[in-house]
Amino acid sequence: MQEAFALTREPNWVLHHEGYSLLSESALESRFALANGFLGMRAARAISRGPTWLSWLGYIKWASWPRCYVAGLFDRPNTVPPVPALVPVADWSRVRILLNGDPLLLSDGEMIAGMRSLDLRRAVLLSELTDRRPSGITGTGCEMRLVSMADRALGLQLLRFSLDRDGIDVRLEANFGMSGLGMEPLRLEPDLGAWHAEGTGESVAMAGAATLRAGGELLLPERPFSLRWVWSWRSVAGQQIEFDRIVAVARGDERDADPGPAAAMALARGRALGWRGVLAAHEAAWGQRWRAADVVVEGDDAVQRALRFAVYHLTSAANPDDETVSVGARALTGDAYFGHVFWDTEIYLLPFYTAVWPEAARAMLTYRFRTLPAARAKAARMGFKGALYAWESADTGEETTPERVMGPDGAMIDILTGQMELHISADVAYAVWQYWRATGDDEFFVAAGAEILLETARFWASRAVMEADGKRHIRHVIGPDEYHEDVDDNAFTNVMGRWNIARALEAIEALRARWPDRAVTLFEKLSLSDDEITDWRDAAERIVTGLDPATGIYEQFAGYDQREPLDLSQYADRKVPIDVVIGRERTQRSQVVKQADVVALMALLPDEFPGAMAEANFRHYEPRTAHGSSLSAGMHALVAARLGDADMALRFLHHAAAADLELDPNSAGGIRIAGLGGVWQAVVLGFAGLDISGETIGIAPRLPPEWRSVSFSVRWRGRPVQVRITAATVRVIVPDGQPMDVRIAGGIRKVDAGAPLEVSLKQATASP
Ligand code: IFM
Repeated sequence: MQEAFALTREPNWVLHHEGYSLLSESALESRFALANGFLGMRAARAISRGPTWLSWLGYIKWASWPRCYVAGLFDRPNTVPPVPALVPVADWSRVRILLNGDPLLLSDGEMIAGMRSLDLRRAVLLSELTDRRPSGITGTGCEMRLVSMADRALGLQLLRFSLDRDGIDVRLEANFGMSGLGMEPLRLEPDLGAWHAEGTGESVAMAGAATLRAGGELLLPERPFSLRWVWSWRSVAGQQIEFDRIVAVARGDERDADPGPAAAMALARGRALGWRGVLAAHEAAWGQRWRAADVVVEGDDAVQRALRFAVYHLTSAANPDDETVSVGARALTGDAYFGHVFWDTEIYLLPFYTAVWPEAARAMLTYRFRTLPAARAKAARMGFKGALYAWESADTGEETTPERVMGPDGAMIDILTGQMELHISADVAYAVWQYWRATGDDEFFVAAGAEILLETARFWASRAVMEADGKRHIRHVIGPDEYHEDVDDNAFTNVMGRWNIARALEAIEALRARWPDRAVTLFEKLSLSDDEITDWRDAAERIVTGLDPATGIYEQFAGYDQREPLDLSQYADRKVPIDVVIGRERTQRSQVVKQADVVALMALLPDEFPGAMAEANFRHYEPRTAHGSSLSAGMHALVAARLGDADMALRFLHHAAAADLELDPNSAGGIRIAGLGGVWQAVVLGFAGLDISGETIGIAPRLPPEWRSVSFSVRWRGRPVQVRITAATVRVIVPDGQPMDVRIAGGIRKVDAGAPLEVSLKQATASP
């Protein structure tokens, strides 16, 4: 078994953490979490761990937060407000060891060594522990855990340890820890348990098998309870104990579904392979993912590590085989935001999946297609046509944003985003369009994408109301800058809405020209008339954008320029968000921007910022932005890189990378996956200048001088393309198929399959 614990020596492929600190444990558990898009597991230690309380101010604050999640398993708990939430399932990694009857606890022993390592390449969590008991007995061991990328139903845990004494009575209990609140047991059998969520009736079954060997001899366990194994033996100093546990999980989506047989079958698959086979298949599947998605930066180890960390979590979050779920704001690594899906997915994550894992992108967009009825219902409830997606979405697509939450001072705060943060509909449409452009997946477009584009465009046309000034206004909204609520004509919202309508009009043309039968059935289904299409054109022409033709600057929303200017450099040393420093009311009265808003628009729609407009808008909004969200820095890095400001772009990139890579306490509720998507975008779309939205794939690099090269692969229109960029050259390989046109720094080059093309950047820019 020892070989399974071998740790890579390559520093850019592994994260280490030594010790156990009550203050940072929860953030560490998020950062080192394991997931495969179906199962998620925080990196809580299996042995001798919390929960441990840190404070007692009317509540217990847990240091360790051992949690396992199953994507799409939501409950509607009996809380006020009744916000649907991802429910944790039984924690299958729990191990309890008793020596002469005394449990091995964190609180009374001496931890001589306690390293946890996350091997990013193999996607395994490795822990080492050397612990001296008050009695002087010392145990040394290591644990390995994974959730399989090859068979997403499976998890694996290996444990190997020894004691330094003979004759100790040892008892090892392998448990499935408590299941989530509100999970009712349906049946509990020796090797299988099934539970359902009280509110939704969604169910889960978990099956397990475990073995233990002492000095190579198989020991038989007692089975006192379902999914519990207990072994007892007398220790021999130095004897190796080897434990393995395979678990299998299945979800039942219908109220009376029984996922038990699916879990039992998955367990049988795992047992047939054995732990070595499960491990080998998992490593092979990750090897394939890394070949498709790795980005190699020579000359900047910090960025390299940040990218690997980002690609690791982005890959862990997705499941191309499940179209009923999407990625929540904290993926499957923590409870914050209840597992809800935000615009984060379409705007911050989809560019990655579309470029390197289109099957995963398609599954996430299909989730939006499946939740289109709920988006239609939301628009109708608010008195509008078309589809308004939920700002926070769970299993059904209904709006799940809590209407009120308790603020830090105990007062209740109304949350308006669920009613006012409308840009989500254009964000979904944006991701659909980009996916279609980059993949050429006409089947998806015809079956699902076009309908999303039309229904979201219809929403914008009905929401943009003609007023006495002859313009169409979108009032009472919240833009990405959530510090400013209930504003009129947010530039991001309006320009994205207008763009959404324009793409829908293009989609109509494409349907009529290429799929006329589908055009007829779809327009009939949607009761879409020529008059309505004419109204969309009118809306697109008349929507207020806030663009000042004199300066070329978009006003973020109507009246923004009249708000109080605030010199943020005066608050540069603050450790908390600006709204905490100056108060919510003053923040709202000021020009301070929470996160990329007009800057996000620049990142998404660069063509809306021709010539000097890009620079002018960036220089206007960058100093006004307080980065009160982890979504902000990556967007700024991307835009600064495109503008050629490598210094500023690098500063923002390091800032974005630090959010979860450093132990920021805000990661306790889960990693901020959108920020990690932002890291990938800043490097690949920003510094490398990849563009997969046009009729040809484009690369327009602007590397920082200290980087020697950047290499990555993408899939464009179904074909792999490998790219390596240095300060002076771009090298492109198209492994097979027809010759491919590639736009390099503006000039079109033909790349023959299998024949690398190397272009000097000086020449490329000289001959566009
Ligand atoms: O979607 C974001 C939002 O833009 C800022 N607050 C956090 C949300 C979830 O990440």
